[in-house]
Amino acid sequence: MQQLTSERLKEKIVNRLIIENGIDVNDATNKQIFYALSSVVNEEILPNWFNTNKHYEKTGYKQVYYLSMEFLIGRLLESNLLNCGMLASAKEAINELGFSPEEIFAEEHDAGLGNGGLGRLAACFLDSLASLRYPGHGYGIRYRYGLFEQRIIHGNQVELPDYWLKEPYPWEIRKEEEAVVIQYHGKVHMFKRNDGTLEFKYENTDKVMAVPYDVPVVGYNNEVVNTLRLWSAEPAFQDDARSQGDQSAFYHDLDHHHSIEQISGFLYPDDSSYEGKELRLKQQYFLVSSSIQNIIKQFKKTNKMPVSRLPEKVVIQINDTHPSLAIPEMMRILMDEERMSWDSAWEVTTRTFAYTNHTTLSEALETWPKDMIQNLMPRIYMIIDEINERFCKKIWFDYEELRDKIPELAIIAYDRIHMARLAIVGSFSVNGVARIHTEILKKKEMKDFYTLYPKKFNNKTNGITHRRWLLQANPHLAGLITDVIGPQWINRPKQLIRLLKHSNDKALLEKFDEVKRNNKIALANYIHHQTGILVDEKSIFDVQIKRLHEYKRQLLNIFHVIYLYNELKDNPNQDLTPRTFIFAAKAAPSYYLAKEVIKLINTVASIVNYDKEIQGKLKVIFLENYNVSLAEKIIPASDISEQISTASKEASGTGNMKMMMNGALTLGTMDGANIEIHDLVGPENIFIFGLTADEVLDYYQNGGYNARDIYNKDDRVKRILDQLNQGEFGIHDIEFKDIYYNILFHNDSYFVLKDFEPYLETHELVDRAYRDRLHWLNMSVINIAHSGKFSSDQTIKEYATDIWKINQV
Ligand code: 26Y
Repeated sequence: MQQLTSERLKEKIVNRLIIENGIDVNDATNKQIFYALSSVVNEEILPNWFNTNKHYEKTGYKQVYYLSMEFLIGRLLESNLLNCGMLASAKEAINELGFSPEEIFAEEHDAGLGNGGLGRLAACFLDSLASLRYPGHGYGIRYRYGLFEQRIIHGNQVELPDYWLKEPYPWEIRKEEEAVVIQYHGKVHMFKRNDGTLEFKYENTDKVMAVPYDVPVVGYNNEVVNTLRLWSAEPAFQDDARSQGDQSAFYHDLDHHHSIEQISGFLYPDDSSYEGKELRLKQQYFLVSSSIQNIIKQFKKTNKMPVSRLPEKVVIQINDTHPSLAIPEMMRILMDEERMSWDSAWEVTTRTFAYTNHTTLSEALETWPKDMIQNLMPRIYMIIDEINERFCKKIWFDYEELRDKIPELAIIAYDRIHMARLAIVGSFSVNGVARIHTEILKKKEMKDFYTLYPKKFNNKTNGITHRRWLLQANPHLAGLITDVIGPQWINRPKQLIRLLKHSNDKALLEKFDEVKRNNKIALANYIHHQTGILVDEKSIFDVQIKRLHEYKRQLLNIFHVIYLYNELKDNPNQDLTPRTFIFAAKAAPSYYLAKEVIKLINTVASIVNYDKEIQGKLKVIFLENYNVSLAEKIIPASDISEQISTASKEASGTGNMKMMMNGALTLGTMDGANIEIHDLVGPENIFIFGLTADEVLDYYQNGGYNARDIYNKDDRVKRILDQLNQGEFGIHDIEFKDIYYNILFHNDSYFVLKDFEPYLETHELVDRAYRDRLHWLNMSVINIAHSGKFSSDQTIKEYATDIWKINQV
């Protein structure tokens, strides 16, 4: 890519402002600069995009399609500049024009089309696919409202709609000519053709138009631009009603249109708990039907082969079970439209799909009432029913030892459709997202499926794009690393390991220290601006940022804070390394206990932060509206990365990887990818505590844990719980009885009390360790050095070679 100088960029921006806004650059607003610069960047991207598409069509490379209900891509201007090799000159140009790059980038509304980990993973994967020159694309939904905007009012979470499309989105192109029709409801008629095969016709269906909006996915300095295709639901006018001037049919249509537009109306703000809404099911079918139709059409256009050869040229990864209706949809198209037999269609389908599981939490395993699917998509139901029949017969005849298990294996059981079972049976690959997670799937959660299909199961530990999470979010650290080991790590992140050689170099460690300090000052300024609270950049920045969920145990964290506060009140002169506890988290709007925890954190903050007696040794900050952009501010400033889920519950985690890459030390349980971090950096460079997954699973299975015993025996625990129960926090007499009851009367399902003591002890180790500045920095650099292993480039290479069998272009 020909690199633009800052001079040239300035000219282009100035010109763009004249042509499009008719204004002088000195009179331009930040927003106008944002649009002008975006349009200059698009000028770079669009020819490459066009050429990439042409190249794929001409060469017929095998393509991978990543189907996901969520893509949490955040802002794109800065990352597009970075990947186009224009970031440095653009920042210079903006500065020279008298504007602030940070303010210009902040004009872009985050594209928050996802809830959390799963959606952000999809976004990191797209970045790695393009940057590694793999032909890989995303398919998702263009929700008009992204994940809700969170405000904290009197300590409580309040949700506001996120109308992110209020202003034009500069990165999308509407492709009306590629719209497809989706059909719901109606009747299915079966006919016998002359050759004896069956034909299915649909009648009286409700039709919806799916219109694609394409977003370019720019590879890092390589001229590759892949596509994220987001579908938008629009009315498909029933011609007959209109042409015949049938008024009532016309108004029926209009009525119907309201519900049509709802299909791509908003993202369900639920992560990990089952939301059984029919509209969500409609959304899922909307995504898969439009995408599969599009994929098959594209395949035919490019390859001029019979569809029976689809698996040679196409592989489809389904991101959790949410898009698993793609499997029967593929069967439907192959049989009903392409006239293939069941057996050949099944062969093609099961060689095309691969499924990633992201959770073992039972409440997150999707099932749908059979009637709902039968009513909404009768033909799809018939196909699922047939898949199920054949699958159950196979078990009955070929696996006698599993006969008793049929109710737990069947895709349709007790009038519900089990999506994970459908996804496993219909895919050639099933993967978990971290080593321990895949082991739990194989040994426990999906044990019998593993017996049936041992070869399908494999692990692909998650990763994060080091371009956004290090190069872009922490440019000074990236620069320092390049000064030390040269720039090769940027294209080969595993080379970060070369930092190890320097991890004892005192002069160098001082430089790492300075970078971290400056990042902490920047965050402290942001915190002050947002909350009015002053935090000490010399204190330990102890960070827990992620969705709020009981299993993630933000409660354990705030219990520790309350404990420290109690200690300080008893003895204000205690020798404590000053701490700033930073939280950010959204709770699902209907998740009562999660919202209580948010309120508790804010209540504790409002007491601790203003209590002069504790001499500023503790600060508690809750930053509202956690999203990708806020993460980019917090992560570079983190010292401690809290990853304290109940062992066995966090499939992988990816925030743990982001903070490690930015030099934070992990304080965590042996869960998810923490285990792999631990194994890489060694026990001396991480703070591990608490029950192991085996111990937790053993308690769940065999009992033996009694939370009340701990409450009775441990005064520190009793004091905290009683404070919650009696509402005796300083001047606030707010009660948190429900948290109290939940722990004591539901026997502390997430082992907060059980892990409390080891957690305190480990925090004491952190407190001591931080005092030895050089040793701390040494550990920090060792963590950065090993973090290349968690670049999503590594993960994507593994998917590409083991599962997708695709080549770099
Ligand atoms: C069924 C529906 C309500 C639902 C919607 C979203 C269920 C689950 C989800 C989202 C799950 C999710 O984000 N899982 C996370 O995926 C990350 C990427 O693999 C993991 O790192 C993380 O441990 C896991 O909780």
